[in-house]
Amino acid sequence: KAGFSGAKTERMFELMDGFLKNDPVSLQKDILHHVEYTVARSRFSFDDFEAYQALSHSVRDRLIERWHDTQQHFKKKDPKRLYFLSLEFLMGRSLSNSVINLGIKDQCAEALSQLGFEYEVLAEQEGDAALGNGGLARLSACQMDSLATLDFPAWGYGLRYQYGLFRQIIIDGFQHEQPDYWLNFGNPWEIERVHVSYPVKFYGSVKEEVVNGKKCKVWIPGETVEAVAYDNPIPGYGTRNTINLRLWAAKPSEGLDIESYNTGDYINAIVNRQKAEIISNVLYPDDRSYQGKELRLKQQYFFVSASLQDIVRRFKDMHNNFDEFPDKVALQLNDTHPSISVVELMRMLLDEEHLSWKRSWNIVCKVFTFTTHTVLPEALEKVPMDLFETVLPRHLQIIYDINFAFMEELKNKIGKDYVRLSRMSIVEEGAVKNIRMANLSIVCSHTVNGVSRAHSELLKTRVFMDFYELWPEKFQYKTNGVTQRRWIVVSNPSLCALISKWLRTESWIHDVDLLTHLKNHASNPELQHEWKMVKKINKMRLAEYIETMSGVKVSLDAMFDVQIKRIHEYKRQFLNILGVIHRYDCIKNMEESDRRKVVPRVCIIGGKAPPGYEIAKKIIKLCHAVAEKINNDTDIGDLLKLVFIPDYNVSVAELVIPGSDLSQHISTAGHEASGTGSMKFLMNGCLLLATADGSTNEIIEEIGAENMFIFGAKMNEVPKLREKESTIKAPLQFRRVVRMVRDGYFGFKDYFKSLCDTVENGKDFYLLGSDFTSYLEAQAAADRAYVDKEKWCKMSVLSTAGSGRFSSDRTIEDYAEKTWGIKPCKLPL
Ligand code: 4GP
Repeated sequence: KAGFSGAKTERMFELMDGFLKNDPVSLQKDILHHVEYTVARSRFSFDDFEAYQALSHSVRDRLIERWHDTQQHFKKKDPKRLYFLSLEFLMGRSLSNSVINLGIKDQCAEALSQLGFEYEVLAEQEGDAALGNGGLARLSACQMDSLATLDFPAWGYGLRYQYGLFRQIIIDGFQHEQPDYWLNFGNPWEIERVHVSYPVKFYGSVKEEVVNGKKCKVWIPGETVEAVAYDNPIPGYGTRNTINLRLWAAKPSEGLDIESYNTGDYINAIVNRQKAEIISNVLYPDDRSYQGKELRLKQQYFFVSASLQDIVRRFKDMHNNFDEFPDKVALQLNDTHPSISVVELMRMLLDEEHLSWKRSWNIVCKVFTFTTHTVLPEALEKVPMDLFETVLPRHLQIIYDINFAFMEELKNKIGKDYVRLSRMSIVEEGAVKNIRMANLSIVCSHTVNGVSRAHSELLKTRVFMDFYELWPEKFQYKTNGVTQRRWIVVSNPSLCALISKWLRTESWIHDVDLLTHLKNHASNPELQHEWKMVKKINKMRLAEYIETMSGVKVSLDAMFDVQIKRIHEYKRQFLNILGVIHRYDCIKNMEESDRRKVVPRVCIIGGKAPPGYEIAKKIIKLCHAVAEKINNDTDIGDLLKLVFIPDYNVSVAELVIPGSDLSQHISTAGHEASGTGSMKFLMNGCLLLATADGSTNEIIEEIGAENMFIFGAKMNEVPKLREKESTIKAPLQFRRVVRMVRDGYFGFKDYFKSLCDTVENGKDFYLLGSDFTSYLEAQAAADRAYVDKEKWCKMSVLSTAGSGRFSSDRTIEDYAEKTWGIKPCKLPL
């Protein structure tokens, strides 16, 4: 491998004939080559999907070139690298993003059109890579894009699930889940690395042995599974740097297992081995009920163990002193899911590298950083101890040792406050003993990050208060951001062109703060005219999609009011639907003269409910039941429509967001850690109707409350309101709409009873009732603003102009400097 030199190297360069070229003719040749030799179709006859495959392979070749060069460059420079460990990545489609970042979209379109194909049609052929549930997973994808674009020496590590997030099918208004076998037709964006594989061990027992005169723990595993690498190149924008997302797939281990074969049951022995593949089979949907799931723990350990073996191997290629490890390696824990890696690294250093406890601990404490993405206590993962003991016996011992040392240190600091000690302990005592993965992550990381300023306050004052008091210096926050490449350039090409025209530069695509100059043109009639045209084109696209998906015809004159995100009580889609019912009720009872003043609305809701979350599923059904009634009411006509967009995913978001006028982010204050959907809408000039939750307060600072519709209880008011909940009556309007649902106005009376129970009789935990009046006021303010087209357009321009702070580029620069301590390592041209 390393042996090429002199004449051989020269011959290689001669044969290589430079880099692949990006002019349309070269692209055409490559596409046809792949039609014939990769897809194995005749170049004289191939369809759209085959053309998509061939195009993707041609693009992939270009990615691989850059990817190779980037890895070589990193190897030569040996900078400190970031390893981003995440169990979930919601990448969406790759083709559209890759051609933008490589700067070859126009050339591809031209090449294809001469061959009789349309680029846009081919891009639609690609299915989504949906290896994640929601915000956390899409954030990882945005952050990978920024890491590459900003030339940081970074790698992502995760799991290559065969089944991504379930597909949502709606039958009679009910959600059904279908498996998402996304690899069915192959995946041109990944590269299987059969030679990069590691054994991952499970179960078994721990023995004590003497090695080189020292007592050592030796783990005798009961099962070994092979982790095979699949690499996914991630190109940066405006740079040749292309980083790697390495996903692990489980394969049966090839090691000899004489015992099971000797029993004579050859077939069963093989079948049992094949079961190993189950580990990477399926992504857990976000049910918040992982507790006690053996497969979940195995998935976490599997990907972490393989990643750390890979990382340590890479480190050892260049270094032989582990004390240098923290100078070369930063390990980011994306939530608690990969937190077992702190224990695994300890184990590797102690048991395999034979370092002392003190030295190993010193290294571990310097490399890990942890970001939490939630405030929901039920989302803080715990693993039952007996499960841990069975699956990872040696790790449990190490956790005990870490916890013992931590408890001793804590006692020295706070004395014998046993209540607090037990709150902070990594081991939760009780009828069922648990390992608290969040506590483990905090104890072993040098930095703990929240995802917005408000979230960070909650972490410090509530969720992790004890830890904050102990180690205030560990706590930071980095407000989330999203990538403008995907969320403007890819998904809204017309807006992208408009912005570049008015700013007279495309530089905003990597220097997003430049968007602020749009403010100077916000009232310019010419810009406003173009801006409205762009919105109209996008609304037309969305209207067509709605008609295809739900059969409902919507008017382009109506305000498109959108709420798309996972369905959860705290996100309050129920509040939205009750608001729609109220609107319907009002229109029905209006005089004709008043009806003429009503601003027509198309209310759009989309999102998946976790399969085991009954109330969330009822919200989906309610949306359909209400839609059925309203959309078929000819008396109402275009004044109001309600549509549910099925199977919400990244690609659907790319279509819906640019076509929206208003978007709703209406969680009960104190529940949304940050929210990133709002940022995507903002970038696309869509106005926000929102509570002061998550990152919204920071958005207000940039856009100005006068350009948004803010409502509802503030974070500090929520606890008091909850106390009063049982004694205070909800407003009449609220009781009326809930009653309509209860009484069966939309049918399914019995089915919706438990849903109505969640907001009545003093049990309205998410405070829909107490926020209802101010929600309606905010909606009314949106109506009034929409009537004044110039004003609305100005607000829209100002939203885009103020969105620069919410780019993931800013988030990543912040992380790089304050948390990871990494610097750019740019590939020379
Ligand atoms: C989400 C949070 O709910 C959301 O507020 C945040 O913007 C996003 O992470 C990214 O930080 N959490 C999850 C999760 O997706 O699975 O906990």
